[in-house]
Amino acid sequence: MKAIIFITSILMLLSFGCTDDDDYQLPPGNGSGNGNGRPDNEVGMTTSTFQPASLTVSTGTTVRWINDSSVAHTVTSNDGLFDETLQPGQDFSFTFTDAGSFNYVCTLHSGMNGVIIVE
Ligand SMILES: [Cu+2]
Repeated sequence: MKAIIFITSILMLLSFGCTDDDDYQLPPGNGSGNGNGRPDNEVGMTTSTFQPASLTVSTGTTVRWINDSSVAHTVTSNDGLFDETLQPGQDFSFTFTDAGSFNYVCTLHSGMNGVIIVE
């Protein structure tokens, strides 16, 4: 009987562990922060959009773009500040030292654009 309770406890612990992992992979989108459960300074990518497309950070923040999609993208500043090509799984970081609104695009996908608002 003790063995059965013990095994049941282990199974419950394992299933709770899986549930936690699922929650981490798919956090609820509640519209707060930058969405998607990402760090506040991180921009991800789908196959055709930046996520989030608009990110607001404070001066001095290092923003990290991570291509967590299945296709290549570029992160190309409209102001000539940066121009990086990211294969799936690659990332790129840039530190914004001045306040302002910094637009960027992916040159591979028309309409795929974003903005970093530095306050
Ligand atoms: Cu792209």
